[in-house]
Amino acid sequence: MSEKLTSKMAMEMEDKYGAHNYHPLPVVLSKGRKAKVWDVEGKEYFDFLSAYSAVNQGHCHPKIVGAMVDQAETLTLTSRAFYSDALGGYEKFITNYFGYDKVLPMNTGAEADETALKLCRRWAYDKKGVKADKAKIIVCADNFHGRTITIISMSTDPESKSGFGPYTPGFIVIPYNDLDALADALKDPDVAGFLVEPIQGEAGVVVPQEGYLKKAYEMCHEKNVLFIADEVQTGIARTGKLLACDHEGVRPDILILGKALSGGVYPVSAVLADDEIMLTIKPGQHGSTFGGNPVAAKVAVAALEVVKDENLADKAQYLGEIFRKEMRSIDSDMVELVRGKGLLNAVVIRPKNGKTAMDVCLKMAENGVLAKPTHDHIIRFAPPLVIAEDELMEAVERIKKSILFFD
Ligand code: IF1
Repeated sequence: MSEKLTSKMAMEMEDKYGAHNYHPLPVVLSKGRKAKVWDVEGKEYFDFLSAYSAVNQGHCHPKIVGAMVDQAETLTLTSRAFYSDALGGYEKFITNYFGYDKVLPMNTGAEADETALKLCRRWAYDKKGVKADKAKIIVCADNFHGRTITIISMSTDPESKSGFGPYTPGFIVIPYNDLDALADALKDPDVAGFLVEPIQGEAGVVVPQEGYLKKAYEMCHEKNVLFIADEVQTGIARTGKLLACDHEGVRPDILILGKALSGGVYPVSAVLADDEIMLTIKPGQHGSTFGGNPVAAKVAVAALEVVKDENLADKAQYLGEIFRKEMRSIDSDMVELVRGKGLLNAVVIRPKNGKTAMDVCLKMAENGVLAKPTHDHIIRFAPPLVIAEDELMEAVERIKKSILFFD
């Protein structure tokens, strides 16, 4: 290609040759550094999506990219048919970091969720004594755990689910943040696990009442049911603690991580559990060609080191308080509600003169802040955790200006 690629050309190409399974904002990005990204025309933006919380450590973090480049020049993939000199060190590091006996490495969030479901079922048959093929897993309405057939089988969102049946059986759906419904569902002796997002992301950053996770965990334990936390989006410092479950002192029986486990440079996901659970899966029963590959292993260690070295959990906690206070101070009836934890926040937009959350997002993009609406009326705000306080304040001013434009 000799002519210089413009945003328009890039969008037309994606539209013509790519499947139409997304509806992106009309911005074509070509560069990122820390909390900022630039489009092909050179316009600068603050990134308030962070690739759905994958880029917590900031775009192109030199330590993480350095680890990736070094390993990529040395050895990229062995498969798990052989040992590698990178995997064991990573496994030792991450199990120590999160306090579990074992890790099972995968690549995407959906794969890690699938792994957790398989692990839970296998534990139910081998340890709990549930009869073959009878195990059930409790999930919450409005969940988001990914896109596979089994995962959409747990979904209550028609857009994700409809038209892809038949679905995988074995799930009980209860309302989120409802302990009575959980108590009811737990009466079934075939229940093996309770899979929950500590904060529901796709649902619009729905924060459960204080004490919900702790109580749910206790109720599960009383019934010998595994408490499984999907921290793919909430984990790795995003909500102001290393894990969102840490806010309530809950240690999940099975912990699911993804996204920021690589700082957004490479697909890396993981499932953590203790031996009693993890060792129920035997050689040949689960795996992945790329899971735990040498590049992923080195990238994940670097990404987790950055989180501690740069104190990202405390930063998210501190800046999150400021962000919510600033959003609540906006004098516009379009701001219906502000909620969130750490730097995972949402503003619920009350439409005005036919203008919706999408119009606000387009205006914000024009003003140099990128965020995406969810469910028509909610805007999620999740900048990289490395954003500096003065950058956050600059972004806040641009967000205010964008909302007040429609007032
Ligand atoms: C898309 C949402 C975010 C997740 C949790 C597992 C996965 C995700 C809690 C699967 C993925 C994504 C994927 C992205 C949109 C997005 C999302 F809006 F849909 F809900 F982040 F907020 N568990 N979340 O949030 O991880 O397989 O994608 O690596 O377009 O599907 P994955």
